[in-house]
Parts: sequence; structure tokens; C-alpha cells
Amino acid sequence: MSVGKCILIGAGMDCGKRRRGCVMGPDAYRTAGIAEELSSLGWQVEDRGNVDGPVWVEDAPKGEVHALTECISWTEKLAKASKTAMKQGFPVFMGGDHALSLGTVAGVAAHAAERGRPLFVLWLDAHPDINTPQTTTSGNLHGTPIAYLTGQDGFEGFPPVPAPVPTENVCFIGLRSVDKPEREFIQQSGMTAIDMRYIDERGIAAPLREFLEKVAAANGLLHVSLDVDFLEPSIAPAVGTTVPGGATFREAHLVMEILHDSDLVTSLDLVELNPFLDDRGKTASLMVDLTASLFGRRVFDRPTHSYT
Ligand code: 5AB
Ligand code: MN
Ligand code: MN
Ligand code: MN
Repeated sequence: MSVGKCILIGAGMDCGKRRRGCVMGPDAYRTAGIAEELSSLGWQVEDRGNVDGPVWVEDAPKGEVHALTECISWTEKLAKASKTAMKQGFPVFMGGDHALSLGTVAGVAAHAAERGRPLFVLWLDAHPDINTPQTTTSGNLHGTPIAYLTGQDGFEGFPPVPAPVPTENVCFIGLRSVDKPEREFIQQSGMTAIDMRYIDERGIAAPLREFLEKVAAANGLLHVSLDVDFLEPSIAPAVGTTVPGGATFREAHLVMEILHDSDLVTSLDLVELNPFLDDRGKTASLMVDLTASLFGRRVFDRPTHSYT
């Protein structure tokens, strides 16, 4: 990725699930030095502050969808902010829980459609987040953005996604906790779903490069959504939904380094950081370091792999 303008946008959305704390995410990234890191890499950084929206919502009874109205309101606001920012630079959405992607990616998709470019989405997560408000058993909408963004039914009341992302343009990497309806959907639709066993057997670089070849061949835009729980919980404890067996420190950096070199990424979500659960800021700092790898931090220059 060549240096340019990076737009930081805070989205302290905290109602995509019941456990609170992601509201503090944007300020934890700022405290960990995200702006300074990116500007030291040559990027022009503009911190646009936070998009505001409802933060405290009473818990819905067990089994019911939690904070539906509030999530719809965030989705509308974030889709607008995202579409605007896409025209102006490279947006980094600092969450906030993963329900924020309902809005950020919808805005990115609208922008891509206007430019006549296909959108691809790389979902770095322990979970595929492809439940709908009907299939979810937790009632937590942070487990649903991929269903919404790919145009699945069941999102009544949400703004219609102007340009749904084809399921074949989504790649999951890091999966290790998949609900039954999610597994069925993924298998039927033939989505690219790289689970941890695949990574154990084949490494993380090969499937990532295969996906990037597709993005390059289609002249696509690429949105990356990085959920803290993609990472091994011992290195990234500040998340409400830890699942053992995640990406290691080096696997995660390698993903970001390869993404940097590909020159294909055009927007990024940093989601699910819950600073209330952190250990002296170590998760926030790791997320900032991973972002720096995506934006070009490296030990040595090396000849880059060329895509199509
Ligand atoms: B996250 C679960 N599938 O629907 C659900 O952290 C977990 O954004 C969702 O990936 C995890 O509640 C959402 C059990
Ligand atoms: Mn997620
Ligand atoms: Mn997750
Ligand atoms: Mn989570």
C-alpha cells in the first residue's frame, strides 16, 4: 500500500451484545498511539473523532434480540460516515463491537458500487458472524453482519444494503467457533472458510494469497474486518468472546504484512476490543501494531509478490 490519507473514525458501538466495554475501544486505540504510529510510517492521519450513537442499552431478556432499534440507528449513521470517508482516504473504523460492520461495510459497498468496482471482504475472526436475527440463539447482533452484508433475509427495519456483497467475495480466516445454521449456510453457499485446522496444516499465507489473487483479478476493493478474537487469547485477552487456539502473534502479523504488500486493501475495521478486560493495554497495543504492519511497518524491504 502506498502512503496516502488515513481517516480514523471512532465507533464505540457497544450494543451488538450484552457484555459492556467496547465503548472504550476508540480511546484505547488512541491511547496506544494509533495516529502516531501511522503518521511515522508516512501516512497523513486525520482523526475524525467518534460517530455518536446510543451506547447504554438495557439488556433484552435472554433469547430475544438485544438492542435492535439502537443497532439500526448505528447502522444508518455508520454507513453514511463510511461512504463519505471512502471518497476521501483510507478509513480505519475503531470499534466498538462487531455489529458496527453492519454499517461500515454497507457504506464501503455503496461506495464500491458507485465506482463500478466489486467489493471483497476479508473476515479475520474466530466466528463467521453469519447468523440472522432469526437464527441467532444469543440474540446478539455482533454475530450477524456477514448475513446482512451478503443480502440475507431477516433484517427488517435495517436500511436495505444498497449493494450486497456476493458470498463468493467473502473470505473467512481463523474460524473455530461456528453455530449450526452458520455452518449449513457456509457449506451450501460454498464460501471460502479457512478454519484453524487448515492453517495448522497448510499455513496462513497460502489461502490468503489465493484470495488476494481473486481480488486482484477482479480489480476489486478489499475491506478487512479484524475481530480481536481472531487472535490467540493469551496474547489478546481484551475480548468478551475468547476462543482458544487462535492466530499466533506471527501469523497475525504475516497476514497484515502480506495485505500491505498486496496494495489491495482500501478500508479496515478494528472490532471487539473491550479495554475493561485488558491487561495493561496489551491487546490495544497489539491491535495497533497489527494495524502498523498493514500500513507498511516492516523490518526489511523485500521483493513483493505480484498479484495477477
Ligand atoms: B463476534 C455466536 N455465534 O451468534 C453468536 O465476536 C457468537 O463478533 C458471535 O465474532 C460472536 O452469538 C460475534 C455464538
Ligand atoms: Mn466478529
Ligand atoms: Mn468473533
Ligand atoms: Mn467477539
